[in-house]
Amino acid sequence: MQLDTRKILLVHPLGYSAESAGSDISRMANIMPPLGLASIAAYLEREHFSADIIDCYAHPDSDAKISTYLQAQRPAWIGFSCTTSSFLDAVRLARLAKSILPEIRSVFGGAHVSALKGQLLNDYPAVDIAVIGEGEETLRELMAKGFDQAATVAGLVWRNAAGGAESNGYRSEALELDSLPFPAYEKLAGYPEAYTLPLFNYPKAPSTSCISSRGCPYACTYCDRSVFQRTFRHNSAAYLFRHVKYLHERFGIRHINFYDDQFTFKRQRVEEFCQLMIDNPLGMTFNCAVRAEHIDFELLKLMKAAGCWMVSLGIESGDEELLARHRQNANLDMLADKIRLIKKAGIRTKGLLMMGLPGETEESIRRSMNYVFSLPIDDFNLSKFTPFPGSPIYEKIHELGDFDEDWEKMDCMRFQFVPHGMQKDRLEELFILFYKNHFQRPKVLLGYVAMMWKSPDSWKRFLANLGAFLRFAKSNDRLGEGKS
Ligand code: B12
Ligand code: SF4
Repeated sequence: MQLDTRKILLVHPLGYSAESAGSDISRMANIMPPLGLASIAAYLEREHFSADIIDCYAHPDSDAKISTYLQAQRPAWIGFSCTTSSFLDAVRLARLAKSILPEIRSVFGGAHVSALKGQLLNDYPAVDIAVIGEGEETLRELMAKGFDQAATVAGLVWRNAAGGAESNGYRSEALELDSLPFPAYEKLAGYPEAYTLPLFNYPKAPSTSCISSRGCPYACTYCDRSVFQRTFRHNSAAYLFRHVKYLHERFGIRHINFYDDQFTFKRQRVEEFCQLMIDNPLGMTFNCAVRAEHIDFELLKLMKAAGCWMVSLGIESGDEELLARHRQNANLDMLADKIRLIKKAGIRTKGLLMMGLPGETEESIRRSMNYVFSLPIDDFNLSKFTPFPGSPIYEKIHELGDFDEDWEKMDCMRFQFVPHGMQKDRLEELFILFYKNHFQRPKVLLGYVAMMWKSPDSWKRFLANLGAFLRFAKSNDRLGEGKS
C-alpha cells in the first residue's frame, strides 16, 4: 500500500532513556510544549497537509505509540525536532520508523541540525533531509514538491547522487510572524495539564509557555543561534494579545511563560501589549526573560499592572572580567540596579547563571556566589556550561579546556567541559555548594513558605513528588559533604 505523501508525523524525542525518565527530577519540575513542532503542524494543516505530533519528552515510552501510528496512518514523512542532547534519540526513532515503513522519509530540524547541517547526513544514514533555520514554509514546500525535488527547496540539506551531503543554506526570506497561525496546541496529547513550568515559577495553573518573537541580535559566546540567527522578528502587540486570549479561552490557561530570548527588545510592542492586557483584563499573569539593557522602571511598572509575575534575567557570572570575555555590556553594577528596579516594581526576579565557562576559577565562582547572594533575587537557575555546536565558543573550545563531546550528555546538567585550571570533581562540589548556600539563607526559606499562598499548585506538585526530591537532595548532600 502507498504511503500518504501529504501526511507527516512530527516527533519531539525524549533525549534520554525512558527507564530513567520517571526518576528524573527535572522532568517533574519542568515540561514545556514543543512550540516549534506545534507551529509547523498548524502551518501545514492550514496549507491542507496533515500533521500529528508525538511528544516523547512529555510522554516517555512513546515508541509503541509511534509504531502504531505509522502502521495505521502510513505517512510518507516523519519529522524530528532536535537539540544536541536529543539528536541521537531522534536517530534511533528514525531507524525504528524505517523498520516499519522502509519508504518513509525522515526530516530533521531544530538547533542541533541547523548548527551542524551536512555533517549529520554524512554521519547518520537514517537522516534523509535536514532543515536549516525555521521550518514552516521549507517543510510545506518539500512536502508539496516531493523528496526527489529536495534540491529545489531552499533551506535544506540533502544527499546528492553520489551520496554526499549538499546544502543550499538558509532561505533568503524569513516568515512574517503575524502571518502564522497559532501553534496547534490541541495536537499535544494532554495539553495543557501534561505540561508544567518549573516549580515555584508560576502563581496559578494551568500554565503554558509561549513564543512571540524569533532571534536575538546579541552574540554571547555560549549561545547557539543557528536557527533564527542574529535578527529579531516579532509578533505585533495585537497578535500577541489575541494569542494570549485564545490560550485562555480555548485551554483555560491562567499563566504564561514567554520563552522569547528578548521579550522587551522592542519597547513599544511591550507597552502596547501591556496596555491591551490592562484595558481588557483576562485575569492572567505572565513571566518573561529580558536583558538588563532593555528594561526601565516605567516599563516594569506597566508590565506589573498588566500581570507580569516574574522576570528572568541572564547574569551568567558575578565575575566581571570573566563576563566580559563572553558577553557584551558586562556591567555588574548596571545588572544589580536593574534587578533592584524589577523588585521595586513588585515583580519577582529569577537570575540565570552558568558555571564552568572558559576562564572560570574557584575565585570567580566565589565572586558569583557573593554577587548573587547580595541581590534581592527570589529564585535562580545555575546551569553547567556546555559548549553547543553553533555557539561562537564551540569553534575553539578544545584550546580552552577538556571537552567530552558526548551529545546525549550535553543537557547542561553535567560538566562535559572542564576549563583549564579546574577539576571536574571540584566544579561539582562548588555547584552543590552554590545551591546549598542559597537554600540555607533564611530569606530564601521564607520565600518558599510564602509560595504556599503565592503558588499553591507548586507546593502540591512538590509534596506529591517529595520522595524523589529527597532522594535527589540526599545524593547531592553526599557529594557536597565536608566541602566549602
Ligand atoms: C523553550 C525551550 C526549551 C523548553 C522546550 C524545548 C522544546 N523542544 O521546545 C525546555 C525547557 C524543555 C528546553 C530544554 C532544553 N533546552 Co531549550 N530552549 C528553549 C527555547 C528558549 C525556545 C524553543 C522554542 O520554542 N523556540 C521557538 C520555536 C518556534 O523554534 P524552534 O523550536 O527552534 O523550531 C523552529 C526551527 O528550529 C525548526 N524546527 C524545529 N524542529 C523541527 C522539526 C522539523 C521536522 C522541521 C522541518 C523543522 C524544525 O522549525 C521551527 C519553526 O520555525 C530555545 C531558544 C530559542 N529561542 O529557540 C532553547 C534551546 C532550543 N534550548 C537549548 C538547550 C541547550 C536546552 C537544554 C539542553 C538545556 C536545559 N537543561 O534546559 C534542554 C534540552 C532538552 C531536550 N531533551 O531537548 C538550546 C539548544 C542548543 C543545542 N544545540 O542543543 C537552545 C537553542 C537555547 C540556546 N540558544 O542555547 N528548552
Ligand atoms: S544568551 Fe540571550 S542575549 Fe545572549 S545571544 Fe543568546 S539569546 Fe541573545
